[in-house]
Amino acid sequence: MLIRNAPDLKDCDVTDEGLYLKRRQFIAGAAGISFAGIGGATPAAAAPLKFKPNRMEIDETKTPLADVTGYNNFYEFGTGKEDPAKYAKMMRSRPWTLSIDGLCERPGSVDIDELIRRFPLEERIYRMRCVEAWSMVIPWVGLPLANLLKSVGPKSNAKYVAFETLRDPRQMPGQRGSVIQWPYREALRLDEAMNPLVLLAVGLYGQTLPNQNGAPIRLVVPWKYGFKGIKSIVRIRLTDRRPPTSWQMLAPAEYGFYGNVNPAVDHPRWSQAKERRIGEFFRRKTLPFNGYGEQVAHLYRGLDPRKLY
Ligand SMILES: Nc1nc2c(c(=O)[nH]1)N[C@H]1C(S)=C(S)[C@@H](COP(=O)(O)O)O[C@H]1N2
Ligand SMILES: [Mo]
Repeated sequence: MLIRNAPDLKDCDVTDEGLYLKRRQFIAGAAGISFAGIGGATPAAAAPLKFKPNRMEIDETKTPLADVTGYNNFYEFGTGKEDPAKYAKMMRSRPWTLSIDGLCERPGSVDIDELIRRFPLEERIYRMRCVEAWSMVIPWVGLPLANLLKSVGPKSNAKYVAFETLRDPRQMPGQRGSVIQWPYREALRLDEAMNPLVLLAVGLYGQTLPNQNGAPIRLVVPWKYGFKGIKSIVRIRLTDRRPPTSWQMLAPAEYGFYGNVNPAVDHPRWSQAKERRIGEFFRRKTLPFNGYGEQVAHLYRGLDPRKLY
């Protein structure tokens, strides 16, 4: 793989002039929010991020920061929900290099802080739904994945985008076992990946992403089950073949490639009709595409909805 210097990925590759001006204005008005009052839940090193304020208000209470950072799935640090909060501090999330390669005009690699400086960040408050039937509402900070992909110039034969998590058993004790064939892998169809809802998150609640939530950079795809949201990404690859994905490799009868939230299609071992919103007592009805159908249903026209999980 050819590794080039960070300057290969240019913000000007992704913006026309008008957009650029608007972004300048957004940046000028953006404010980093400080959460000093909340206490131990954010790591000491977390710095406020500059971002464009949220444009998609949702009328639902945000999940408390302590739950967002204390109840996680991150098998690299154990299979228990409290393991990531305990052990993810073993991972060094700085310095960190993200590589992009495969079917694109400008493959390369970039330092994570350079990436954060180069691409305007936005806040998005998203409903998140785990395949295990719990859900949260999380204020993410990140860059639209489409902006990064456009900057490397996908070739016309690129059809899929594949993602890989760091593989380093010294930093990730869960990788000393083999629940999953490491590294954790995920993928999207290129047109799904280009949808403006998809974020590469680098923060939450206005702060740098905590390790247990996938620092320094993780995928957020709010209309899909949580397992699609791969954490601590080191490599993004454009390809013409559908890439293998971790949960499909592990249990193909239980997890599909698409992983679209669908209350009408049960997991073979449990119902997906309802969910437990973390922090609430009564269960809620799960919405098709997790409530984002208006923005994404068109991506799946002509496909059998039962095959979209
Ligand atoms: N590398 C990696 N990414 C991962 C996982 C994982 O085990 N390893 N778990 C996934 C699952 S099943 C869920 S529900 C979400 C949870 O994200 P959160 O802990 O930030 O809420 O991360 C996803 N990304
Ligand atoms: Mo999940």
